[in-house]
Amino acid sequence: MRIKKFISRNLKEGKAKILQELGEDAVILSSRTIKKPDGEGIAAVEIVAAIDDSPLKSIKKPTKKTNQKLSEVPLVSKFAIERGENKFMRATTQIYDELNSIKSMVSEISDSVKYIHSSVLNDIFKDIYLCLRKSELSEEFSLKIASTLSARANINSFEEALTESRILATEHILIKEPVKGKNKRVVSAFVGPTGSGKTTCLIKLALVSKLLLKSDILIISADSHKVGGVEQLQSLASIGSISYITVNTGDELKNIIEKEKNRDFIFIDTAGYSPLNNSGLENTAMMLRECEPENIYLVQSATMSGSSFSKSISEFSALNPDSLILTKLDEAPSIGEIVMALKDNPIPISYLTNGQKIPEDIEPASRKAISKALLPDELFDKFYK
Ligand SMILES: Nc1nc2c(ncn2[C@@H]2O[C@H](COP(=O)(O)OP(=O)(O)OP(=O)(O)O)[C@@H](O)[C@H]2O)c(=O)[nH]1
Ligand SMILES: [Mg+2]
Repeated sequence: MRIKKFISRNLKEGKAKILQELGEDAVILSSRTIKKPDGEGIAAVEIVAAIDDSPLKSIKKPTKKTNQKLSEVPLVSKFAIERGENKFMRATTQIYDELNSIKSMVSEISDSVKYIHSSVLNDIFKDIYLCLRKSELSEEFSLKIASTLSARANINSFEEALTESRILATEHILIKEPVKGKNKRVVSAFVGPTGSGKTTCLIKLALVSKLLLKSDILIISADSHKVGGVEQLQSLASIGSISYITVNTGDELKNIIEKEKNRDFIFIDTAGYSPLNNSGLENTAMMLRECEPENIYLVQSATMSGSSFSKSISEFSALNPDSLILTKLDEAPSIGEIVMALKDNPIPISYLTNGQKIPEDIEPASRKAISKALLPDELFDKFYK
């Protein structure tokens, strides 16, 4: 067997040299990068390769009986087993395997860093801290809550600590009471990113107002933008025997609102836009300026990432929303990032929706409901069975 070291500019060039000098039966034994003298960047790649000059007939393939994995087979036997196969493929796979194990090591380290502060807490407060982190609340906020609770003398069980942490984690959330109506006409518009649940919320609220308050309602669709958007709302309105009309311009919207003075509620559905679509937002802003609704609901889904949620609140703030409707709680695996986003971008929440059923799956917002979605009861079972 011949073993030889190759220095080349990169792995590809190195492999070409090995192929040229040792032939395609060569195997790569090791490879490493050599840094430039100033430590910045890679100067060369060193590859050690071997070729079997004399056939090793005595070495056999491991049998199933020994149950030896290929990676555990001594190098020389491995070499023999691999004869006739593409050695470069094998070497590349080995490099990928090593990269994967480095990746999982890094992820383990980052996990231990994520929960590093749990070591300063004890017993139930450590568990509470872990629950808060698993709910995707930030490190700093989770630690603050857990340490505040551990400093209290009256908390003796995980259950008590969980109840208190629900309160502390959501005390910054602002709540807006639902609009009661009846004394004067209320015009409400629903705005928000594409697919957030605007039309569904609107029809849920319209039906609830009709059924519970016996209100006289008009639904206006200003969403000619979406294919099928008008038909979707029109058919839902007709099922609920609610008056419905479509408008295409701000002037049309203004005229209808001026004309329909005797309604209890007017609900306006708008087209969904990406918060990055400035011209779309400007269109909606122009329409809303014409009719000056009493209520502008910003509808956003709890399934968004914290950063998209924050960005959307800040972009839609150009429309001056009065409150937020948080939708799709049933689809969000955890809402810690949303709770954190609401800390940095405070806006009162008026309703929560947690399903597609019309009109059942909507409720007035409350800190209690949000905190249960953030830290569900199942946490108790998980930690203390
Ligand atoms: N699981 C779940 N689905 C919901 C909820 N609210 C709305 N949806 C669904 O989300 C989808 C989009 O809802 P829409 O009401 O059409 O959303 P939109 O914001 O009007 O969409 P655009 O007008 O296209 O911007 C529909 O399939 C709804 O049934 C909710 O609370 N939970
Ligand atoms: Mg819609």
